[in-house]
Amino acid sequence: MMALETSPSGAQPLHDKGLSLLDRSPFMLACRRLPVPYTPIWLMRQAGRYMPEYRELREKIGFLELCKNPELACQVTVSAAERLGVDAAILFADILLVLEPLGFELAFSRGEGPVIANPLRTVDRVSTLRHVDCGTDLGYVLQTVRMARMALPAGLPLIGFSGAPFTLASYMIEGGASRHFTRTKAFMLQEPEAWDGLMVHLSKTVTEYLCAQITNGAQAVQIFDSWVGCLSPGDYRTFVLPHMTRVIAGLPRGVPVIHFGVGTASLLELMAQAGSDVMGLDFHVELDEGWRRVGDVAVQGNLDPAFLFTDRRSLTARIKRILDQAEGRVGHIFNLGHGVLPTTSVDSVLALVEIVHDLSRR
Ligand code: 1CP
Repeated sequence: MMALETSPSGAQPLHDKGLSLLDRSPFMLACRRLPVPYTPIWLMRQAGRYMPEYRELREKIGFLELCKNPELACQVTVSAAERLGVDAAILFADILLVLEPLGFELAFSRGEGPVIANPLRTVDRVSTLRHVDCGTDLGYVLQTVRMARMALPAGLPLIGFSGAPFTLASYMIEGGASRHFTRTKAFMLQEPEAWDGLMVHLSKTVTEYLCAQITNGAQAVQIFDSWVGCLSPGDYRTFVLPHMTRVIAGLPRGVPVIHFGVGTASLLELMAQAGSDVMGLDFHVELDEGWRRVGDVAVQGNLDPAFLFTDRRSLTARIKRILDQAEGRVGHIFNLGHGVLPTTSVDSVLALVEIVHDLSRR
């Protein structure tokens, strides 16, 4: 087992005594590129609108309220993982929660997604961003982590997560979802010093937030740089890579870090340079080619979530193709190439998990 060290920011993993049940779990073994009895699988957005239980809960409570209720958020985390029989649970929260303590007014309106009432539109605003004290400002997330760790089966890893600095900055600047990221790119290009200040502030915040999740019971963390695929390689290298490198270097060694973005086919080599243990591959790249390009790390992915709408035969063929591309090498975690779509049937997700486990059994 790899040594679990204390990070520069002082985070101390909870489960650091010998080869625990968690360390022996297929998910943790695959993150560390050790042999597994079968390919582990979990799914981005495994808890969410496609599940009737989740929709029922959401009729009674708003999304932000749900995230801020550790008992319910814990219940959603644990029940989704158990119902699906996946090999890891992911904390139920959202990448945008951190925007509130930074000084942004966040709302999720029905059908419209996230809306930020006071987006960042001036250079001066960067210096007024608040320092986030994770223990108090995001104490409810950490409480969910602790409760979920206690409620989950002893050998089932819990994945914590955060948005990456670029993707968080894009929401702060655009004020919500975006197609072309024009304001974000204009800010980056016209105000490189302010951009740097913003990314430094966000990098510190993200590092502390992930360390806090690890200290409170997460076995691995995923950094979602969901929208960074909108950048060219040159701009990624200049405006994003130094910050991602700093975030990952600030996390405790031995706790696997998964680095994921969408539409990143032209950025994979550069993203891998940031130093994560696992690279998330989206479905715009073939798994074998993506793996070659990211080099000596584990990979996660990469079934197109739309294929969950096909019949069992087609789904099986597509799963088999991905497993064939992985060739049984150590270090493959099966996942979708992006999150489960809201109209997906739970039965086809259950079929996916079963088929991956069956076809990959060594
Ligand atoms: O009930 C609802 O309507 C809320 C839907 C929902 C859910 C279930 C949102 C709003 N967020 C979440 C949970 C969530 N979000 C999780 C935990 C659950 C799980 O994975 O099982 C995670 C890891 C996220 C991460 C997240 N939030 C990302 C990165 C992943 C990705 O999709 O690339 C992003 C971009 C967000 C922002 C966000 N939150 C919610 C929506 C609809 C969006 C996307 C908006 C947009 O298109 O820009």
